Amino acid sequence: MKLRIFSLSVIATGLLVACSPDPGPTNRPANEATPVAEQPRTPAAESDANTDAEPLIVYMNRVTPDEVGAGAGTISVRQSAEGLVFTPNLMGLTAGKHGFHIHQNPSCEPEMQDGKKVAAAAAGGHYDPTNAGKHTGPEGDGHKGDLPMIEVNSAGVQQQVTINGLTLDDLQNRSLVVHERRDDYATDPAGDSGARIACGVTK
Ligand SMILES: [Cu+2]
Repeated sequence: MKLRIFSLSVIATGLLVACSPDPGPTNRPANEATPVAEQPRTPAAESDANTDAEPLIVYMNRVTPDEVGAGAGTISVRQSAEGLVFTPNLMGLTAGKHGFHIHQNPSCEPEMQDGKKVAAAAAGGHYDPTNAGKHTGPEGDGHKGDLPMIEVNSAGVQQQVTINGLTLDDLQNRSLVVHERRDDYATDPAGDSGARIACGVTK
């Protein structure tokens, strides 16, 4: 009797031991396998999606006749069905509208013009691949680099601007320039928009 009870308890213990580790190992790998299998997939899927819609970030600098100065924020540019969307996030702009253009050269350095140094003059004129030779604004038939103005409210917030007919390829090795005043979209060469105050090279 004692032997039988003993052996039964051994069998019972053996069953318990046999049963309890079994669910453990089967559960644990299942639990571990799930996140391990899902984790690499999720970031990969996200980065694939981001690559498609990857915006171009243009780092802007304050520009003066003497130098390319401090960082002035960014303008991110992305392709959309409506065209190129520019999202400015710039610092230190006065409220109101500012002329905004793609300029020809990938430089924001000052240069001598008519015997005096001019801010961001090395950026050259407006991007004009068709040699239109006229400044008529974003709806016009002139420079392709004529962009809608950047409008800044009293809190310093800037609206997105969208332009049709341009792609990110048009921005390769150019510069983006913000001017001190509004652009009249008529006066050559830069719509009477005054000095270049912020500039960023696009790559
Ligand atoms: Cu300009």
